[in-house]
Amino acid sequence: MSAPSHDMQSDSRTVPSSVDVVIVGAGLSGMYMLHKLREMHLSAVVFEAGTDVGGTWYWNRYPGARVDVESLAYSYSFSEELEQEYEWQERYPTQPEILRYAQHVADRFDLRRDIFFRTRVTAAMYGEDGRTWLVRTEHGDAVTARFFVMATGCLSSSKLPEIPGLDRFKGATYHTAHWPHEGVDFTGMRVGIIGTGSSGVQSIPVIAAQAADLTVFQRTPAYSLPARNRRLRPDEIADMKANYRAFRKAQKESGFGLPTPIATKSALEVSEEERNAAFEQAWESGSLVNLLTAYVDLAIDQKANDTAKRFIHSKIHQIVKDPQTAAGLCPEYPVGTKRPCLDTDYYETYNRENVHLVNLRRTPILEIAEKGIRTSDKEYAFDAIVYATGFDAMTGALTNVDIRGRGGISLKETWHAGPRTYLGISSAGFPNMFMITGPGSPSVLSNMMVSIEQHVDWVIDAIEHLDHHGLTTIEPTGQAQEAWVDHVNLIASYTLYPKANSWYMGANVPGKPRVFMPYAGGVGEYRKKCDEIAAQGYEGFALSP
Ligand code: N01
Repeated sequence: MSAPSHDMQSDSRTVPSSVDVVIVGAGLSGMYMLHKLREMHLSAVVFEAGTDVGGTWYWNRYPGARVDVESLAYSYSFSEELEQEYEWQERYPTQPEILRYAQHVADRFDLRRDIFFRTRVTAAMYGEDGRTWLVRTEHGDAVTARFFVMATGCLSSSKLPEIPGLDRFKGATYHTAHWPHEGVDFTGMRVGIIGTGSSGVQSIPVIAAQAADLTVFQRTPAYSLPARNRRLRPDEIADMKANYRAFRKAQKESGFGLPTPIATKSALEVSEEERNAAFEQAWESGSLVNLLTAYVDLAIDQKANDTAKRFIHSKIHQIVKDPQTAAGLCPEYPVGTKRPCLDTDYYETYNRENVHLVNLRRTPILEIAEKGIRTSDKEYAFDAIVYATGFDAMTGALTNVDIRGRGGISLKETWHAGPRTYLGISSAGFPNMFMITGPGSPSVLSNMMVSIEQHVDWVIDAIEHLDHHGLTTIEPTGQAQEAWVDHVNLIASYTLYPKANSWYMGANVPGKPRVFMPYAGGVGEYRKKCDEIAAQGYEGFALSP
């Protein structure tokens, strides 16, 4: 596998032996956490495996990578100066543009001086006597801290497919989440790509335009909408900047962290004509949320959802000229139950003569061979293979670190039947450890920026509360945690989400328990709940002196 081209020497600065807070990860959540802790005059270090800030946007450099939330909404709200001075270029910014934003924030708030790059955290252990965490890194550093924050992201533990022969292929291989920093030139190459989630859907059109030949190996098709990306107009930037406070408030109170009109009707109570007009409007708008929230029951009623499914199927058949290829691209699971995608010319790409779709449901991959990929039907020869095969989502980055709580209990073992958290922020048995956008919170079902800021602010308030009241530890009670896990499951059971084999359910990782991991009750409701719990003296948490 071609690795990112940064050197892996350790940071030459000395790591402090003791701080108030250790943060793991210098992505958008770790950066904000550090900034807020500094405002409280607490000492903190951040350990980051990469060579720079940016997290997701540092690692995922595949061609065509963009965010599918609009730039003006996918940005920090904590600093009005930052909001006003930053100039976003595109409606849906590219990975380089978002990385530049993260780097700008790091410079502007002088964050890098407390971040140790090229440093992976390997273990963290809670010591009951001293009530501190001992955090260890791959370079042998050992730091004690009162608080331990995993700001490791929901989609950061990448995954190769479980296919025999991965090492056998003699050509170049790439994973979308570990793309070489200098980029890849596929000109003249025969390329195979496995995976048609968001990363595949975004990279396929760009690779197809460059490569001599591209073969897409698809196990499950994605629902994708055209992004209708464009450069931002000065007037819309000015308008947003003039109204940012009201917009941020609306974001916080919304379902997905993005203000949308509240639907009042069922998809089944309107005529087909009216419904298709509404779907058409959403399709034209280039916004996933507009489609998903067009009717009140799309996420909860199969028949209502089928109407959106039929609409998208008809779009695919209109765009893709070969009827068999079009049929192969039409998903059967309910719309929105696997993460839908936003694309630029995705379906159109299948009209190119140099692009071929292989349906793995019909002809599964048997092995990766020396020269390419062998399915049950034939062997395909390639110069390069791209794995767009996703992540051990939501829990992978947390359980990859050997985290030990009270009595040495392991987080990984404690979660063997699925993650157990209170509010997706903390877990019983792991005092003073916080997860930013952990399982059991809206996280991946929301505009991550909104959820990141909410969690960091909540954690900061909790630490302030402890310090103000002379308390040392905060930890959820087992009872509150079980009630929260039940609540998360109950909300999910009202929806169609559990009907798909998605990474939300852990279904993409063999042996991973099938549990719906994010909280589906909406960002606004969730925030209210978190605020109420804090206002009631951190109800459901044990606080000790
Ligand atoms: O990963 P995925 P991703 N044989 O898990 C297939 C966010 N994101 O990196 O569905 C054959 O979605 C797998 O097939 P199946 C976003 O939240 C956002 O694309 O398991 N195929 C699937 O098609 C997104 O959801 C943005 O049957 C195999 C694909 O690989 C999340 O990241 C951009 C296989 C994996 O898709 C993850 O997206 C990019 C096998 N053995 C990512 N194993 C934007 O903001 C896996 N697959 C736009």
